[in-house]
Amino acid sequence: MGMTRAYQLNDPQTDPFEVAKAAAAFIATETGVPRHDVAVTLGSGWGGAAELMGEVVAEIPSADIPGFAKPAVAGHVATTRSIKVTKDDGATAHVLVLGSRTHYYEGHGVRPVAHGVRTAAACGVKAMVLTNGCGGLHVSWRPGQVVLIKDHLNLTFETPLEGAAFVDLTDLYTPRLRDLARAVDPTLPEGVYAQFRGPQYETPAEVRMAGILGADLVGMSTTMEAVAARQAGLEVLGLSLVTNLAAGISPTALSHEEVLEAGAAAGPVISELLARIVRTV
Ligand code: 8IG
Repeated sequence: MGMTRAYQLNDPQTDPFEVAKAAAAFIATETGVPRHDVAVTLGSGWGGAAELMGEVVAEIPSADIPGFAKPAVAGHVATTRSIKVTKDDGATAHVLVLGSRTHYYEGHGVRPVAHGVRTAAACGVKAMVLTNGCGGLHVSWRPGQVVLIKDHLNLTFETPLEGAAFVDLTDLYTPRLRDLARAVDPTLPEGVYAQFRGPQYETPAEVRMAGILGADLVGMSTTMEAVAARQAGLEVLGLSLVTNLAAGISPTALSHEEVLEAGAAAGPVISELLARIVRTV
């Protein structure tokens, strides 16, 4: 079923924004929440954050939502949740938590990659929080370190934009949201996130290249979602969990199990951090 919908989303006759509208209508009906304020995409290691933010109002299998494919990666949560959050200023916010994402490396093209963000925008969201697990280029960033994304290198050279959509990406990762995150945790470092296509991890030479180009982090997601979010007029906050030192930075080889372990170990701390940040957004 997920494949069928990914295919429909990819049909040249299909307008991806219409599918996003249909997805938003489905979410509004299923959750009973007509509009959401903030959306969060949970990447590797970030899975435990939703419950800490507030009351889970509704939980939907993501594959039931129009245009959403089944998650392909172990360690990702396959549900979409509506969370009622009492913010630090006492206001109530409805947070849409996307428990998984479609990665470009899954081979379904760019539309499924952007669909979560576009659905969030169609749900009324004004701020998009994109989290991920990634490799770090600095030995001082141990596994478990959270880094605020300040800019990115899209080394896939793909785009979620179609046609002559000349979207400005200056301050793509909204300074206002980065300031809010640093107010919650002043020790959060900032870095440039480089997206490789994957699914293989980088070679040490590719990691050195990324470093020369200005990258601090390497991963396989986030950049195209951020671009789609900007096109939709959303503020973007990018939070990376360094789950491993990038290839060649660490003397040992990378394993997906290690990545999951680092995520699990850091989980409670970063979940609390994410919940605190969302209460300020
Ligand atoms: I978690 O070292 C995780 N995701 N490209 N490189 C890339 N993606 C990643 C890495 C990494 N770790």
